[in-house]
Amino acid sequence: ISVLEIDRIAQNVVKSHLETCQYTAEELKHLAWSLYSPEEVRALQSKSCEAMWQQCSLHISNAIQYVVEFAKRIDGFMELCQNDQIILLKAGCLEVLLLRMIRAFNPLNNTVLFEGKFGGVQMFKALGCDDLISAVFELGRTLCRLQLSDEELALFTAAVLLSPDRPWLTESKKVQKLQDKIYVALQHEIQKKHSAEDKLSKMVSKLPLMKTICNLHLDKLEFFRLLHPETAMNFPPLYKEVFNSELQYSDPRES
Ligand code: 4D8
Repeated sequence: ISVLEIDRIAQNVVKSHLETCQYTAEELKHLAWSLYSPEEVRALQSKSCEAMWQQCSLHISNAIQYVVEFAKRIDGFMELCQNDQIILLKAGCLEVLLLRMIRAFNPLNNTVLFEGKFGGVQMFKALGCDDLISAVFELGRTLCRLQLSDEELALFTAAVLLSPDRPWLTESKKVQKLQDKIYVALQHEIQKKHSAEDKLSKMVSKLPLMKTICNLHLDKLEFFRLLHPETAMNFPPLYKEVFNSELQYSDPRES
């Protein structure tokens, strides 16, 4: 693999990332000053569990659409068989979303952007998932400490998406080759900035916590579905498709 090819890969992935982020770095910098007032937080907290789940699933499904678009723009992704594209997206999109969250996370006051303003964990109280939410915020804090640039974030999310070890992949060798190249490009990008040499291993070491959060989210969803089947039935189609536990042949790229 040549330096030229590494550069081409990095350029493609970074461009795809920047084109598919809801907010530019500039917009986020300005938004960082708008915090929810205590009254507004109380209003969110007093929503019903069902309404808050509905609201959050809508935002997640909206954010997933951008992740799908990101995947489609990565060179090589569309050349994988359709089956594998779907498997990679279903398995990886929440991890990518959690990584993307750091752009919208303020570690100084432990807040995250939600519907145009920043708020803390209390904002999500009505969901009844305190353990999940605190794990998400903990991840936000630890990831922010790495101070990833948009270039590093782009390449890392692409590498996570192109994980060759997802169950049921038919061409995992092909995925492995794509991921290898992206990791080379990421290592190259990290070295450019003469940052800590073990930055890549620090990034990779956050993957288990991300997997834990994904499983916790699935558990919460399953439980919620038992308690409120009608509400869960009305979750956005893309959210249902991606997180449906049943094996089914749906295609998140179509929604
Ligand atoms: O750019 O789309 O505006 C989180 C959701 C981020 C979940 C969203 C959320 C994001 C996860 C709402 C509920 C991350 C941005 C905004 C909405 C990702 C929690 C906070 C996007 C980056 C920040 C800013 C609740 C956007 C984890 C878990 C959900 C359940 C349904 C239980």
